[in-house]
Amino acid sequence: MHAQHYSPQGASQMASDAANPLPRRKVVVLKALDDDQMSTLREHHDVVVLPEGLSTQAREDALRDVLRDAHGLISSGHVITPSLLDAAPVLRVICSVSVGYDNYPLTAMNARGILLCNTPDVLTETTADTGFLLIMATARRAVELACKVRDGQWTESLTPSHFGTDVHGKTLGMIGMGRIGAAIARRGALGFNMRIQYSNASPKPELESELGATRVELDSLLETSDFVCVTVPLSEQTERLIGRRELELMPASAFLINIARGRVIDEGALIECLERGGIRGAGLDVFEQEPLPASSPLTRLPQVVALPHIGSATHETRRAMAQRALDNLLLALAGESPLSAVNETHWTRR
Ligand code: 8YV
Repeated sequence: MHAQHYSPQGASQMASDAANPLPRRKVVVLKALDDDQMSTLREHHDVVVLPEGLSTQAREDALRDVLRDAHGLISSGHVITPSLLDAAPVLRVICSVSVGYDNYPLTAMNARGILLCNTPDVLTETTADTGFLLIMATARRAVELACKVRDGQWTESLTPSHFGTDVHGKTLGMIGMGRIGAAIARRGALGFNMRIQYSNASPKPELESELGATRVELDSLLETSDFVCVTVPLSEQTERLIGRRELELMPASAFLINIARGRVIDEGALIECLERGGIRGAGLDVFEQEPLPASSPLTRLPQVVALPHIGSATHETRRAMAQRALDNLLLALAGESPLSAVNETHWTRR
């Protein structure tokens, strides 16, 4: 059986040669895509979907087993180890349904010539909405006060002890000014008249002129921002970037927002800082351990808004991410450049 050539919308036209069709390959899918997307995948390749509801160990064992002769993997949320790659000798491409790729052993993939694709762009605006949701919710104490209404405790008019903090006109400090950071900064500057400062490995002159943003050192950003918003990817350089020392630089009136990865912040130091009133509140979509254990103080502190990693989780955006992963996979297995890849220069096209 041979597959039809595949040409995703927006991708460069793939070479079409009916006399020389593409071979079908074995593709493993960790979580089923939408029905129509699964049908497209099955038109081109032989697909194995891992069953839902397996324990972490059972999933790892099942994955190790099915990857033995697989050429492609569509993955999300699973930590892929070099040892798993050793069990996958013909694997050519892994397509993650995420923009972040800290779950993948990039060096080991590079050494084996395996392509890693991700899903930038399609989730930028939705994830930026989540960032701003956390800014608003923490500043205006929306969750804490909504819970009082739900619990029947709205029995008298508000007193100053319930008041929140203005967002408009304040200073927003962005740690990381990539696509998502810029989209949050744009919301702050254009929608809420906020002053924008940022720390980032490289300067962003276009955002400086568009939004009046100023690039500053991290310490100065922490000392002078009303809202500090973390959007840097997790890497060796950014792991625990915000620890006890950095939290101590923030004024007691400031808020910390994290939509990046939990491990960018020292969570123990953050809990200690919140408990002693070192900062006013925190809005967190990501945690050192996910799901966040019910025993974590972060589930109980009233000044914390903790979300279950909903960054990109809307119907529209998750579908667009799945489509991007599918397009990337079909292109890569056809030997074509994918729409978005992390390590294309290391890829051995076989
Ligand atoms: C993912 C994310 O969708 O894209 C990312 O990097 O953090 C999320 O938006 C989630 O990890 C599921 O794969």
